[in-house]
Amino acid sequence: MSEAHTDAWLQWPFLEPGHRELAADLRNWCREQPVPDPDADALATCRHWVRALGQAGWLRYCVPAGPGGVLGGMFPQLDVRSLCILRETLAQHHALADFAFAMQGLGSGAIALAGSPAQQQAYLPAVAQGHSIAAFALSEPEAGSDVAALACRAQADGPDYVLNGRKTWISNGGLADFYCVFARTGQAGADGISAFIVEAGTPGLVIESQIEVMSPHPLATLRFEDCRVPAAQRLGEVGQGFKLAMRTLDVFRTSVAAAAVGFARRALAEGLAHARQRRLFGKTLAEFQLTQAALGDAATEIDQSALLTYRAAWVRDVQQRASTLETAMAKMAATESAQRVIDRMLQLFGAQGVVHGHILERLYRDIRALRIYEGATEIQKLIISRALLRPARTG
Ligand code: COS
Repeated sequence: MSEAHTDAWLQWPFLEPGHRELAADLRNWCREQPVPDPDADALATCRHWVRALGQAGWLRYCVPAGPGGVLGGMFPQLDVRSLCILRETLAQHHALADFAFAMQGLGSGAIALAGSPAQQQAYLPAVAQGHSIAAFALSEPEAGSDVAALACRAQADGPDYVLNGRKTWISNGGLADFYCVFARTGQAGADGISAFIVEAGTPGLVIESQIEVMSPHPLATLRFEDCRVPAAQRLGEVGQGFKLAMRTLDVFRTSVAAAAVGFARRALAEGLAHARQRRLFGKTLAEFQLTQAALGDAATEIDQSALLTYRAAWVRDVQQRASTLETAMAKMAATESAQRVIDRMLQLFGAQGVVHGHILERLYRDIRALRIYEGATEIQKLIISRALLRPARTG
């Protein structure tokens, strides 16, 4: 792809000059980073990326300006457009670099949104420096898509809460220094849920098992057995945990869409380079109309996804309103279309594309979970249709 087209999206009106500088600086930084050994342990690779991203200052974009963030006067709150640029760029470089960045944000997002000044000060600067690793513990064996059904219990007991239950599919499980845990403090349903910060090593917090997935990253099932946390570790008001989880996801789901755009862009760049040089039947692959159709479809789908993604980020950053509808559209469209783009580009490589370690084989595995985590495509459809059917929420 021509450099001009590759960078054209940076001129879109959703972005500001600071975003263009961020994209250029980050791209230069990525070029200098060695790609880790694909067979290295995922936990060690994630630790490496958190350290590297922290040292370089990129993790400061995960937290608001006050407690250790970088955004200062320009963006005092979490800037979703910056998060998206970071994830899109990191995803093009290495899936675990993107994962490590994303989890620092998602894992600490509830503290950024609802933490007291003392909680923000205690956790966010260390997250921004890469000295502390964060995790978001929402899903349970019987409550993945249906968050309001979660059963992990937090029972008030004197000055403490006592947690009992299980959490699963927890990214950074076993690696994190702290977990933002959503647990039931009241009646059934969404209103009975509160959030807590639970530090790794708290007695009663057990890492039950690591889960191995097709694109390896730290992922675990946690068990709480009479795990006692002081009431000062509660995040936000009693009963507001469900809404806090949803508000956190509204921010970070948009960035999932951006990561999908990044994976798709990398696939297209690889496909283009290959099509230009691969010769068969006396001409290059690029000279076949079928190849041109695949490239045309891929480039169009990527721009559609990127437009939806940066629109959702802009709605929240600039219009300063809930982007639930726009975020759901972006998350669904970008992850689904990235899967198609990567599949088409893999096809251009023929058998080479499925060889273990080939960049397309890796991208093919890396993209799959994005259509499921942080709200499966089917849940995004539900969110979109509900937003259409009822009056818009404000704030
Ligand atoms: N921001 C703020 N508040 C929100 C919100 C949002 N994005 N979404 C819902 N709420 C509020 C609702 O307005 C409602 O408030 P009131 O009771 O005051 O009216 C309350 O939260 C309950 O909402 P709702 O009735 O829509 O909840 P449901 O249980 O029907 O379902 C879905 C909500 C399906 C959208 C939710 O469970 C979901 O997002 N599931 C996917 C979970 C997920 O992403 N899992 C992955 C975990 S991280 S890997």
